[in-house]
Amino acid sequence: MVALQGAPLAALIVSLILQGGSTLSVQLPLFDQSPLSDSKSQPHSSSSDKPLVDSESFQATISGDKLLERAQTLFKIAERSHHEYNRPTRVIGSQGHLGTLEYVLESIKKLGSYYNIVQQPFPAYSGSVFESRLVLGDEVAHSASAMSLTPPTKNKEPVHGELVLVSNNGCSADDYPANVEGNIAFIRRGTCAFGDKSALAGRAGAVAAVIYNSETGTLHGTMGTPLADHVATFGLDLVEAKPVLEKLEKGKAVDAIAYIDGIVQTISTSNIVIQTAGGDPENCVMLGAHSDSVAEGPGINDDGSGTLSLIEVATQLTKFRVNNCVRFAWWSAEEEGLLGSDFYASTLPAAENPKIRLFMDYDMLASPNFAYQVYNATNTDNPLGSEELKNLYIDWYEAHDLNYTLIPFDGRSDYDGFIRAGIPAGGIATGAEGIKTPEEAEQFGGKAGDWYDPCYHQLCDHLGNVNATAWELNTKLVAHSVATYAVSFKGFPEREPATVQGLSQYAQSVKYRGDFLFW
Ligand code: DPN
Ligand code: ZN
Repeated sequence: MVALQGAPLAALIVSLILQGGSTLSVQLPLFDQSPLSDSKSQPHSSSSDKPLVDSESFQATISGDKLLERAQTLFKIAERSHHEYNRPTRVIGSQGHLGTLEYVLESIKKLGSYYNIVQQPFPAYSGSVFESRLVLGDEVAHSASAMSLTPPTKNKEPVHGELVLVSNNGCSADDYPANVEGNIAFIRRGTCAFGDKSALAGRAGAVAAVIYNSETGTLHGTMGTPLADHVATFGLDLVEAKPVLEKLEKGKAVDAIAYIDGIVQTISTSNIVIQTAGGDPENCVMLGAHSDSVAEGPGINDDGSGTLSLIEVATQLTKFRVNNCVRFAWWSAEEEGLLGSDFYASTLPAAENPKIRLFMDYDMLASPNFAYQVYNATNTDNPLGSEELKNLYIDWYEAHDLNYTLIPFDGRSDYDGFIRAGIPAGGIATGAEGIKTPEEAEQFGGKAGDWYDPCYHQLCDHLGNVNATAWELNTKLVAHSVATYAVSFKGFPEREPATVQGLSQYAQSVKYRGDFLFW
């Protein structure tokens, strides 16, 4: 992994080029946003003769038909993965995802010099578990689930050992008794990430680790960034853990067999970031969507909708002039645990971070059984300005006589890295695997008792899986958010350095990395 933090510009350019092993090339150093030198061939060479963007006229340029047309193109792109995956998908590493990146780039290149385009390569991880089993005593543990990004057991064969109860929550090396060596660590969920526990168990010589839930429900989590010390790790629900715990606490021995066959691959992929050539580069409004889907399907709603909304908004913006710079991002590897946005935000040089006045996340804007959802960001728990952004969305829905609901701001999408970097953030969504309540069915129509997106992370997230009304309307709201801050940050708080306390409070409250629990 390249450490971009504080790297001199020349080193940055070299490191990005060295990493650009994909089919896509790096065009500009990431933080040098000077215009492309070759401006002769660029149709939109000057912005000065254009009208300043205003929300109403900008919103009027957004058409649902154009979005649906783009969705057809995106679905065809997803079908390029067929020979390798037997289905359309835009998962990282697939032809469908490479095609998506190409499509974003080509669409933006057509807009000439209005934007500077940057690709940011980074290493992403993708895991597959082919088979797994956990036997506790002489019972198969049916709730056991191999963690995402877990390494396999040794030689991809079953390993055998005694379960060894780890003290406290297993977040410190001292919690691991000496007899963990050669055995299977039994660890309670809580306090630190699953990946930290697995690494500590590995360092103590465990051949596998079982993390049992501290609340009801199955425990399917992710290990996060793979580490050499990680050992094969399972999550286990509390009901199955209880009888085992009782025995171990009484000092009785419990044998176990752990087996995981799987692989973790490193895939080189990239974020695409574009920025208006015009507008104050010291004060940027930033927005993002994720370019990848899960392997199970083509991801037309998740997050084809946000990806295409951003392309369309970026396209229509070229009709206008902006006072503040506008930066769009298409994140890669969101589905593997927010990897692209996290890489970008965590490697922002110190001088670049304050230039991003806020980040707006647009993930799933067209769910078939939609609700108009606004992330419940606040200035008490999140960087100052997050609440003003939330209110911008609320005011817009209210002005259009539409209902909205507030949803947890809990790390399930790409805003997470920005909040951790102290940057105000927020966004809107229309719902994933959550169940629509009867009240929501009254507010938004649709079917109570069903998921907001019944095809979430499935093969059927195809062309039929978007609600055109919700999509068009939300894309107008995306346009409104861009227009508002592209004109002025008046009334929007200045960036404040993040307090250590505020950041650790957020980190403690957030248990998700995208779709996965990670602690
Ligand atoms: N992050 C979404 C996904 O890519 O799976 C799911 C999601 C989006 C959940 C927005 C909550 C809010
Ligand atoms: Zn998803």
